[in-house]
Amino acid sequence: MLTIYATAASRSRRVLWTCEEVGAAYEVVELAFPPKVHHPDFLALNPAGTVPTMVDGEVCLTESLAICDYVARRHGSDLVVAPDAPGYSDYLNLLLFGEATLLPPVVWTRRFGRFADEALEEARETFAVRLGVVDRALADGREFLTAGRFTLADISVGFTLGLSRLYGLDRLFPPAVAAYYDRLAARPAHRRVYLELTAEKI
Ligand SMILES: N[C@@H](CCC(=O)N[C@@H](CS)C(=O)NCC(=O)O)C(=O)O
Repeated sequence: MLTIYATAASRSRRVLWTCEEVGAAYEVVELAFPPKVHHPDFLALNPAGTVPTMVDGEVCLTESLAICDYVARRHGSDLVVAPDAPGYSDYLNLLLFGEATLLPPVVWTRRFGRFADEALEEARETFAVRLGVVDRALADGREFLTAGRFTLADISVGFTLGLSRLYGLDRLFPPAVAAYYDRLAARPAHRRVYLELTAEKI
């Protein structure tokens, strides 16, 4: 049984989405945000104080995409792409892109947008440009980003697209990206996480 430490509308959703896709058994420990303030004892488990954090026996992981990878591989899921399989390089790049490149301007919007219009505008412009990577990946009309199937790259990027909607950034989605997001949101595992498990709390 996996234990997932989670808070409201956070990257925890990537992990829960992955668990639901692969049918993993897990329990959620819901924390108040930010954990470093409300749960100082949590720093003993994860010194960064961030969620999601996953514990599986002796294993403790603190990066959302590392947890998704761990869960998917442990369940023998084809959400991961093997290094010798077609689409692997795009898969790896887009997997990390969802967190490392597409997410920061969404966070800037949330954290700094209210302090300065210039900061908000720059975050929006940057996000719009970076959406071009997703748009280009979908340019041939494919259903999912890479490898000819739904993968963790879709969960990584899809989470960020979903978060951006909370700040009105979905106005910037090109049509193909908007349609792609709708496809992701229609998946039963996504609906379970977003409309049931975390709809009002985590
Ligand atoms: N790269 C990490 C980032 C984790 C992270 O920053 N999580 C946020 C919530 S989405 C958090 O816990 N912030 C609390 C804090 O910074 O104190 C991941 O992908 O899990």
